[in-house]
Amino acid sequence: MKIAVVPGDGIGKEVMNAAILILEELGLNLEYEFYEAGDEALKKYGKALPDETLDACRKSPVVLFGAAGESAADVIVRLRQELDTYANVRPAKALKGIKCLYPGLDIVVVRENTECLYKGFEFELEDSAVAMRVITKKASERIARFAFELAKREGRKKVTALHKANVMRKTCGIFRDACRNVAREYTGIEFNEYYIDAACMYLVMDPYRFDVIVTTNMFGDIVSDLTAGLVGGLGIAPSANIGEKHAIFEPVHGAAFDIAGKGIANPTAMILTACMMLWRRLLKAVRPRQILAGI
Ligand code: GGG
Repeated sequence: MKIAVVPGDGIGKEVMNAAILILEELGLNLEYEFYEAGDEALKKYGKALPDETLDACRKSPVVLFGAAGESAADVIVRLRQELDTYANVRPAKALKGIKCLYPGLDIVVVRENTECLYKGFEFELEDSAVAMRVITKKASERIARFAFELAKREGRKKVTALHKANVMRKTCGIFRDACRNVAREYTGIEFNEYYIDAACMYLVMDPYRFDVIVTTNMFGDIVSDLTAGLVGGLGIAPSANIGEKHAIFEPVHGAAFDIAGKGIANPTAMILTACMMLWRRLLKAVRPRQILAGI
């Protein structure tokens, strides 16, 4: 199997090297084709996501991605939209031997990946700027169903939707209603919802009340850094972007330019991300509990 490998910016290159080293040791029949993207590519080619990289990713069912820097919107956010990898699965599991705030914690954040404020519809109007938040019933139902199916597969007990429908009545209203509708199809799985702000407090004070979290794109980006912090930090947080035809596997962390090249970046997140890639091949579905079992 061919894998399109995009190390990206900053620590992306070094953590990717570590992951590939381990993958190669496993003696699997995998072929790696490396492609450039990110801030350096922007300087070199005038495009953060060069055509050659985009074409290769379009042709490859599996992409292994390192880290995005300042050009994240034009690289990883665009790639997710181009390949319609609509579900970003971000497990936050306490790992044996790693000191963390909440031993035993095992949460999965399921983040909608194709719309919301990350759609990129931003405009300047004289000395103001406007961003458009796009939330559709179709994408909301699709991500809610994905979260419930993941919960069912893994024997998880609860799905919690995070939104802010008391303020963003239209956009979050559509998301909330879609989650409520889909929840009715899954009678064996408990469903509840919190406003995103309250959820952040509960996540810090009592994260054990959460199991599977489903939320919109930007809230998911923010809250998945928070959940990573509960179990030891971004250095151990893997993720998978899943669509019908493509999957992009990338750690939750970014380029971390401040520590890049010093040989101190933790490659665990990238290695666990590569594990998610192998497990998905084997199990045909993302199963965070199985991927991180015993680790
Ligand atoms: N949260 C860690 C980080 O900086 N990730 C890179 C980034 O900004 N990615 C954009 C995204 O995940 O949507």
